[in-house]
Amino acid sequence: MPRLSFSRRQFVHTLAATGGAVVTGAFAACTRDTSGHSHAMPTEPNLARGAVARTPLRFPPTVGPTGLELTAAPGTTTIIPGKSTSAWMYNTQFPAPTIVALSGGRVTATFRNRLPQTSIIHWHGILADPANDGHPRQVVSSGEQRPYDFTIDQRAALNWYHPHPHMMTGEQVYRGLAGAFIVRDAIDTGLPGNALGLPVGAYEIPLIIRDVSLDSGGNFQFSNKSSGFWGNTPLVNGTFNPYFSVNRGVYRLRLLNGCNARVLRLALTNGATFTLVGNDGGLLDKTYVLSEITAAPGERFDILVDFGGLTAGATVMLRDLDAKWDILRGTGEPGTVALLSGTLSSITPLSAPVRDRRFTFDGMTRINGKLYEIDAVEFTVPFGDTERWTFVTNGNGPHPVHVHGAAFQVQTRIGGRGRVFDWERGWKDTVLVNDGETVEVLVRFSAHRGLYIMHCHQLAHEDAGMMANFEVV
Ligand SMILES: [Cu+2]
Repeated sequence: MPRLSFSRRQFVHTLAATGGAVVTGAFAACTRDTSGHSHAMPTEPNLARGAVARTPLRFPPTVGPTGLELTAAPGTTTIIPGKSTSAWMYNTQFPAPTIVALSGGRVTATFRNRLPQTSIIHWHGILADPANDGHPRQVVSSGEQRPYDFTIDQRAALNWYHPHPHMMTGEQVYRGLAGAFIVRDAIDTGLPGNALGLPVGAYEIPLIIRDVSLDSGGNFQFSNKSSGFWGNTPLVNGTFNPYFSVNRGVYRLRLLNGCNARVLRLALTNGATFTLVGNDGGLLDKTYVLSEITAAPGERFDILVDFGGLTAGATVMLRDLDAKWDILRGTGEPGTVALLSGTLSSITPLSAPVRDRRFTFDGMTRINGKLYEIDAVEFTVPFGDTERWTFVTNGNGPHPVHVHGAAFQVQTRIGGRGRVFDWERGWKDTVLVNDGETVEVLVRFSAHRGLYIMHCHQLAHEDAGMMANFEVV
């Protein structure tokens, strides 16, 4: 089974938090010694005078997809060094274990709920059948458990899993219940010698970026008001002020915005470009060279960053330009992986929609004027039909719109930012709709029939009712 391994070389990336500003992290070039081997660094190297001391970037353990036991329970973890933080975690891990599965393979899992409230796991981005999608109707009571058994029939991609109980998703995700779910396939194998030459092993780094507010004791502060929760500190893979030393090679960074509400505008502090290769639905048609990406909650981005230009000991930060957070710092030495460019995969465009639907995201709580009704079915979608769905805001954006049960292709954005960005090409399951924007997507439900939901992935909006059931028939 493919595994993420960081044993080949030691890399330390730093993700730093500065008050009020979000810096996602830093990458620094390791000094190359005469033997040609880099050394593990127990503490952050090359710390500039006055710089914030950083913690080695944490990597959640990886697990396979069968016989999974996922227990959600309160526990303690360490976020700020020396302080114990009460969290809600799957299998005591913050973030949750990274599930790695093969396309075409089966997932079998038992979810045990040891939280003091109901919960359910949703596999965000996985086209699970309705019985396994983690609909809010399927919640598991405290002390109870539920089996999952489904087959993964989709392309390789970075997905994730998190709770989806009605009205409580925001708090449960915030308190620590979220993890990455990586799907591999015959092209994106995650193994050395893969056809595209994608960086693997220690050069493939999942980065779950989220914000948090911690009190002086190190515990989470949280407010569930429907305007949304914005933390004052970024965490990457649950790491406070992280760093990660990189070799001067090409890295594949697999980014997930796991924030409750915050939209991130990610860039490298040296102004360098990077190469976008994939997003929510896996590899794009070709590579795109970019200097920044706007990442809304729930969205994933797969980028290649070439640290080959870094001089030894030099530092680069992954930064949120909006919050001015330096999220991750890195440093490096010469690497051997070449930066790829050109064709990546074949993506058949959806076209000729047979039906239009329009969804207004109203205020902080409603879709098309309606609060979520868990027992209602708002509309039915014929299986296999291509439809045009138009998302419109009526204030209180940003609204990251997420659809379960199918991936879609973004067609147009009118108003606001006024265009579709390269990072929104290919297959998406979440698209950012800012106030003043109308976004059209084409979607076709061809995986499973049955009950699914669409909703705003600003979790406070979702919890307050900005969600709708529909049925594929
Ligand atoms: Cu919203």
